[in-house]
Amino acid sequence: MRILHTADWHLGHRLYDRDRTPEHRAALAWLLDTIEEEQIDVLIVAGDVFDVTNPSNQARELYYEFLGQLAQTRCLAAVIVGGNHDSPAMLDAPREVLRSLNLHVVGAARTQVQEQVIKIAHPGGDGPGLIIAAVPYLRERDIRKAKFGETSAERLTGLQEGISGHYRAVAEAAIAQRQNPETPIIATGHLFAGGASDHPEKNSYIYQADEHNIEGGQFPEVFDYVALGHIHRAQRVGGQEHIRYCGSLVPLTFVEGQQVRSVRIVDIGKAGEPTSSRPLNVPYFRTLLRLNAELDEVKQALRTAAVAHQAQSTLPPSDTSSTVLPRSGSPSDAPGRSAAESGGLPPSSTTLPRSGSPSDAPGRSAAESGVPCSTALPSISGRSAAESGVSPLPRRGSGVEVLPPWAEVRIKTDEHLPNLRQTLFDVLAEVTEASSSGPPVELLRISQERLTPAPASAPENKKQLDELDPEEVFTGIVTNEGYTPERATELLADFRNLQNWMNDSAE
Ligand SMILES: [Mn+2]
Repeated sequence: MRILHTADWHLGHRLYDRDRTPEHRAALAWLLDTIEEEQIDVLIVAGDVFDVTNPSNQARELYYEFLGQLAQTRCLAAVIVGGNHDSPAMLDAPREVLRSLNLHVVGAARTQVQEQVIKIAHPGGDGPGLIIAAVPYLRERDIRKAKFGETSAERLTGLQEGISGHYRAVAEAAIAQRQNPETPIIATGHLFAGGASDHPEKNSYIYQADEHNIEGGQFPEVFDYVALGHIHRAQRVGGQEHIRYCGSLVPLTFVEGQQVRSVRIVDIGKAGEPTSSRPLNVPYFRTLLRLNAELDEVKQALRTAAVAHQAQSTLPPSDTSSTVLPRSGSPSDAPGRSAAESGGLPPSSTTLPRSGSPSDAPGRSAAESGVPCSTALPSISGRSAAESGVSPLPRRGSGVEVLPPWAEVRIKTDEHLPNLRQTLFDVLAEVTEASSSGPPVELLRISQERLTPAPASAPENKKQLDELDPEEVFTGIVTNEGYTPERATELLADFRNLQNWMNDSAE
């Protein structure tokens, strides 16, 4: 059977308070096309369907529209589990209705762990089928009782034991319900597995509890594949091929925007046989430009991106079918890449983060090695909606326009640059075609930083308010108070607990 593993959609997400719905809409339409084209039997969404516990109506509509259309595809079933950003109550509310469509939702751990075991019959009934041990994000209240007066280290150990205990229990329940010993078992999870890593510049709001929840080796051996969410960079865990994060569906920060996003396609046969899986890159419907360089370089990068975007978006609609481009980008796909994608990215002299983490082992896919999107960007195919048969989520080629790039600009300079915003707008105005309806690149934020280290007498480079997250503010306060490192670590752990508690009780 063939499974598509995706996670971390974050529907309703905003970037510098800009709505991401158009990108999500395009990505979900692509996902439906992919399910048909790749002949997917089962879809797994490993948590963080929504970005916030009380998402906008637009985000909810998008979700239900997707599920409605999914039910009309060849896909036999879907398993959707809650993440730390999701409201379990909200996800679970329609679960009985969705179950009648073979869409299985587990928003939070159930009191009866057997209810997290989902059996999926083989297509045509002639095979072992599949069992999914659906484990959502586990909240403390789901797995243990807090004890009065325990230290944060004791609490963490208790949490880790609770999590691995839950996996053991759900594995036993799956085995107990398995009638055919050849039926493979897949587990899901939304947690931080030891050995996993993300880009060091990650925006830590994504991870409300950053402690290592479980080690790769602690997952019961009976699982033939473990489909994880929570970490947004695709990777395997602890060197084990069958324990994987598939990565987020769209980039959630400008840093994530420099790396290819992917879903994972998993082919599974009989229990105990090795599974084979491969990443499939998600096309970018909007380029996120992260320009951290001196003014002239930034101006040039903006000009290039603007020209490229206009060249792409002014193609007459009838031309789109002649520009069918490869859907899963790899450097070898270069001939099919569009102008905006090959030319619309900053020159390599601007800061394009490359992942230099120890997990950068050879043989890993482009998505996992963090290749900047300028060399591995997938493209938007021009297939017509008629071919896919399903509508009305706008399918590629049926009116999904390429969205104007968004830029996050940080100018390196030692001078004071007056009217910086206007200077950059003027650069864009120079190259904006009269026919275009809006700016060819949208500047979401503009800031400056020192080119050379500041002299001791100079005021330090201060971050602006919208660059900070609550944890950074708290860490700053703790540092200023001059606590010992041990005390500071404890305070930070307590702060995270408090944040989790607030998020949990906000439902
Ligand atoms: Mn997430």
